[in-house]
Amino acid sequence: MFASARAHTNIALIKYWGKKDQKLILPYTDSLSLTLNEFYTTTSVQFDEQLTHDEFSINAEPVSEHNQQKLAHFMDLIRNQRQFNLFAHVNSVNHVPISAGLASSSSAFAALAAAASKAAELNLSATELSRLARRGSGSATRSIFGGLVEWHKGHDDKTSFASPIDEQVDFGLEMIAILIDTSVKKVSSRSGMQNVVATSPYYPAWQEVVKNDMVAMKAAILKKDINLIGQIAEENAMRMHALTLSAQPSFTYFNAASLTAMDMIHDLRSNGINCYYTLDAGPNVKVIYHHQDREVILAALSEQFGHNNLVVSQPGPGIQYLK
Ligand code: 2P0
Repeated sequence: MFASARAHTNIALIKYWGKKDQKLILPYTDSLSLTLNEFYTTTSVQFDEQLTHDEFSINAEPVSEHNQQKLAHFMDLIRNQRQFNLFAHVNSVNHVPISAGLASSSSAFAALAAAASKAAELNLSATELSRLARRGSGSATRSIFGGLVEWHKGHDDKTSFASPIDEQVDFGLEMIAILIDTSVKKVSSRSGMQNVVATSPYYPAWQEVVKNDMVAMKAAILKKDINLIGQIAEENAMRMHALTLSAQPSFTYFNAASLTAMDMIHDLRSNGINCYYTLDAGPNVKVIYHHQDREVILAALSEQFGHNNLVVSQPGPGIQYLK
């Protein structure tokens, strides 16, 4: 009863921000993401009759009490589905800076869902796996698939899952992650989105924004139009961040360096280089562009941020099972 799986992080081009149901992690809106090849988590799960509780390690270190509870709760879902009471050794290695807005929870819970369900011999379909990953973390729903992926908000546990839009993205779409600050963020996504739903007067407008953006983004993807994809993604990200600024109390994931990076992207664009930005629950800016423009964008950004803090990613794969 052993399995090991790898999942890649995804970055939302149309953001998920707000839960209708906290327990089942059902979102208020659909969302759409790009799975990246550079950042991933590998997790192995071994069920063991000798154990009296689950044993977790992340990057060979024991996990915090808070994470221990969150992970054990997730393993209970597996035990309930399989109808057994075995505990497991769970070892995870993250190739993502944890909690820095690079979506480490997306790859972490996708890899855990895959490894744990395989070790428990649950034989889940990709859709079922996506639903299971959702119970760990919303963004993990999308990391089951590679390339461009859509999470259908649904209305209950059965109907809220992701499906691929284009798993083999072949039209030059790339992302540069600018590693501005990889320390742990001050406001977790979970509490940040809860605060926004409860207090931002703009939340109803956000739901309308996402409806329209999903339609426009899918049309842009069909046309393989990277400029349009970038434009819609940038606008959508700014509208998500407007929610945090309009919450009570207000907060932001941007810092001064994020604003500098955003300015630089605007400048590059004024000079005819087509590139766009998106930001998640952290200060790191991600740049969206066609790979033909990579070198000129890297040259401009490295003057400010240093070459070592720029990570180029291409579209990445869905879940992989390892031997
Ligand atoms: C997203 N983010 O769509 C959005 C955009 C961050 C900004 O999903 O509470 O870690 O575990 O469901 O998935 C980050 O939130 O939150 C996130 P939970 P999650 O990628």
